[in-house]
Amino acid sequence: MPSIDLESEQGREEALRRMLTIRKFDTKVGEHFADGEIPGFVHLYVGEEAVGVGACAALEEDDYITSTHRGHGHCIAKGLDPNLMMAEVFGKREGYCNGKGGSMHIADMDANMLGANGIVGAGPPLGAGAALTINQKGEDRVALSFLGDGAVAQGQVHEAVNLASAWDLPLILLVENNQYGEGTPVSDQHNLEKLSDTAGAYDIPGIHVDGMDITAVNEAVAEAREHARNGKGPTFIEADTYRFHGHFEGDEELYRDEDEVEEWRKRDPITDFSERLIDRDELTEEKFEEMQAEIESEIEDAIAYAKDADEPVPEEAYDDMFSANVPDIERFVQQANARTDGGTHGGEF
Ligand SMILES: Cc1ncc(C[n+]2csc(CCOP(=O)(O)OP(=O)(O)O)c2C)c(N)n1
Repeated sequence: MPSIDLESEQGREEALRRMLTIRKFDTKVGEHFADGEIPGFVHLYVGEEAVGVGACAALEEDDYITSTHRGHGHCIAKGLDPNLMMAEVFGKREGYCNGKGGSMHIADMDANMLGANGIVGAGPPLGAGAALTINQKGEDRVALSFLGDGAVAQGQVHEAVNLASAWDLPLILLVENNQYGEGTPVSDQHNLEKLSDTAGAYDIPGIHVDGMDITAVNEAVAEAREHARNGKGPTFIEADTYRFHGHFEGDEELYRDEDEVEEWRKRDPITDFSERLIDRDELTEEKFEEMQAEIESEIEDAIAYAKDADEPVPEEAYDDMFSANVPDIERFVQQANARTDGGTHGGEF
């Protein structure tokens, strides 16, 4: 069963709720960042909600995801708690990473969300690693890595796709083509009409979808998931989308004109989906407004939670730097030394 079944009325309502939660969460983050209350940088996901929610809805709870520097939407789509997320964004101790990660590094191993990442293109190697673990353990799940159009030019992305293809790893690469890598249009970054054509170089399926349409994204990820679970390896998906805000909050956006932004805003994925539900008589304008008010108040509560939360304490600065879940290092060294005894590469660790 997918985590949210878009075939059911209840599932469609939940998907709309998550899209609205992302929209409200990030809109509020933008406001509080402008007020100087949030440390660091924030990159908002407003406009891209159909990709995160459509994709995560097609996954099961125990599937892994990796994220990008624009990760709030992926976290909410995967079911993370907005209170703990907001506390993290505000740099507070109650946050997912005890306030040490901030906006760009929210992670929750319990939700199989392996982390947002400030290093462009760092998600796919993590996703490939998770997919390798799945295969080694003989598990029936998949890993999905979100990445941006800019990240497609990163070397480590190609290493990850190459290995995933060579070893038939259950990995889904989902490129959010929001048309710009910072201020560089996608056509100046790549000599490819479609980024999904990258798939051909690795002999894996490439799918190109409208990322403003939640159903199209959902179907593409469901297909890729089936492919991966059948032992056939990775799929490379490109979803065309658009960020309604600047690259980061405070960006002057000199690289694009307002008409272009307006054109894309007309294709707002939340308006599109809600109108479809209204046309099907599953939603009314009143219910939609009620839903928005409810979510607005949940996000106000998250802001209040974050503001009331404790500051991190300096004594804990070095905690959590390494996972407690490391193999027995002593045993590892002994085994490694035993293996090299008498070998041509001998020598002690
Ligand atoms: C390895 C690396 N190089 C450069 C940067 C600086 N940087 C931050 S975001 C960004 C653009 C990323 O564009 P894209 O992957 O398309 O994601 P988007 O911001 O459009 O979601 C760059 C170059 C970085 N964080 N990491």
